[in-house]
Amino acid sequence: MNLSHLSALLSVSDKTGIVDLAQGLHALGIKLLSTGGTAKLLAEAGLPVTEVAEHTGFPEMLDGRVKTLHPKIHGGLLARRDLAAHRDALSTHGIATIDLLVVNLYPFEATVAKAGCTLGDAIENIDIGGPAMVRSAAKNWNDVAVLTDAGQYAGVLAELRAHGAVQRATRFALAVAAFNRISNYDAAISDYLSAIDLPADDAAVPARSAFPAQSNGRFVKLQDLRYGENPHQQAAVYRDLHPAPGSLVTAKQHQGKELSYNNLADADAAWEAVKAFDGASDGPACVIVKHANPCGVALGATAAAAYAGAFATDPTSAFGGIIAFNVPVDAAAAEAVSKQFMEVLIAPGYSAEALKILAAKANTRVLEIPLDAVQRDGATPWARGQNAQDVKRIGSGLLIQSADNAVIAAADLKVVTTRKPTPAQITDLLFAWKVAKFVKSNAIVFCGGGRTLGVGAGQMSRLDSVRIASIKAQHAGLSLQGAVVASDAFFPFRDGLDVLADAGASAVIQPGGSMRDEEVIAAANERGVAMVFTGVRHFRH
Ligand code: 93A
Repeated sequence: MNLSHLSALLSVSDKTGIVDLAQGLHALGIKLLSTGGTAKLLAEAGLPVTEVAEHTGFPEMLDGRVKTLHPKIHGGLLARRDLAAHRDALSTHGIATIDLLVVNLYPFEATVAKAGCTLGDAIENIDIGGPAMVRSAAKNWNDVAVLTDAGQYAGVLAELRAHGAVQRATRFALAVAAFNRISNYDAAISDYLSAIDLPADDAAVPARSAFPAQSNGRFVKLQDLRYGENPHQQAAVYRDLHPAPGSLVTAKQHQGKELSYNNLADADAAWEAVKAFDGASDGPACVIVKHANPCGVALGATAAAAYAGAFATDPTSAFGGIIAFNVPVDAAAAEAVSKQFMEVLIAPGYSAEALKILAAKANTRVLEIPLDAVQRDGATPWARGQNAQDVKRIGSGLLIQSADNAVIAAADLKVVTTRKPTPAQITDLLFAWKVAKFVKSNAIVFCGGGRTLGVGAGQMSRLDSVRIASIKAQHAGLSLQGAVVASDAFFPFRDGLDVLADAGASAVIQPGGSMRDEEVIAAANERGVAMVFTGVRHFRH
């Protein structure tokens, strides 16, 4: 095949695969045009290549800031081959058409992700000429094929070899990919610049992970879903442009049916809750979620033991639930969870044996979300794998808030009763508090021995949540005698405290801050219950 009527412009920062591509194009007779660094590499590989500077008659200037910003380049990319007027203009001005554009941009994202990056480094890595050419070529997709990713090289070469041209559908798909790329590139620049304080000249911009704060509302569509919360609703799932490490949208699915809308919502609830426990310091934790609420949470010496504790809280609700672990699933844990019907299983890893055991439950969606990249002491919530924002849609509007990333330690607790909680109670109170954060308000969580004993969720009255939690514990055959309790918000009256004490509670953790705190504290003292205030509320609606 001789395609000597075609020409290609190659201008890439990441030179991976470019020599192979150029060799393939050259073998088809396609003329090669290229910018300085790329041209040098191709020439070294023995390929005949014309430098853009030679082609335009203008040298690259201003340290390369102006290389390809020239009518001979943009005219060659933008001219419509089907219009006589365009063809005439090209010949009047001596402009040759360019049929293939291969560009990848200055590495802005990688540059600002590096520690010690100065504002100057970031600015120099804002590519101007590259995106301009990509836009020109993508706009003129009917006549020009634009390649912006090395992953596209082989397919385009194969089409040229087979058909002597890049197919129409491929050119369109390449143009869409090109616009996506420059749109994301611009978002990265705007995100970065919006998130920094203007540093002194040449000072490193404070160390930060690539894109922690926000991504300008930019989302990447992962897939359409079969339906929404109900079968008559349409749905799709998107991820942030720069998802936090260890977030649900980064999951790899090992097996099972396609994830549904409700699966994803519940899986996120389970995963966010189990991630609140650090596998290294807290040990294995298991969370079972049903309808967005944890119906059982437990720590254990092993993953299987943690699961046993979580399951025992509410075996009825656990049926068809979502199970999440903060440590890899081994064979014992896989055996244990396989005894129940579960929709989704999530963990940071699986042993080969565990995967084999789970394979027998072909419908169960098994998700793996690595936690290696999550920094425990990261500079930003994003680096710690925490969501920066929490967004809720209201009719024709949005509610946006910073995510509830508040964490309470023993030192933050204020004991308000004459009775002090024992060290063991403090440990359980902090555990209960962590769980309560992930339970829909009004949340009441009875715990003991590192596990939940009764969960009251999503009630309009706190009193009803207390009643429901104790009824559920009763149904599961669990005693609440001596249990600790977390309440996600304060008790407005003493009645809630009385019902807790009636149920057997010995210690309570709650934010405090009610007008009637004194009345509630007096009730606790009267009933011999130890109570601590966190000063922090965990509403979750
Ligand atoms: O500095 S630029 O914004 N000005 C330009 O005119 C220009 N033309 C291409 N950057 C420009 N490029 C970029 O140069 C390309 O997007 C590519 O990333 C890089 C390739 O340069 P070289 O071939 O010299 O390595």
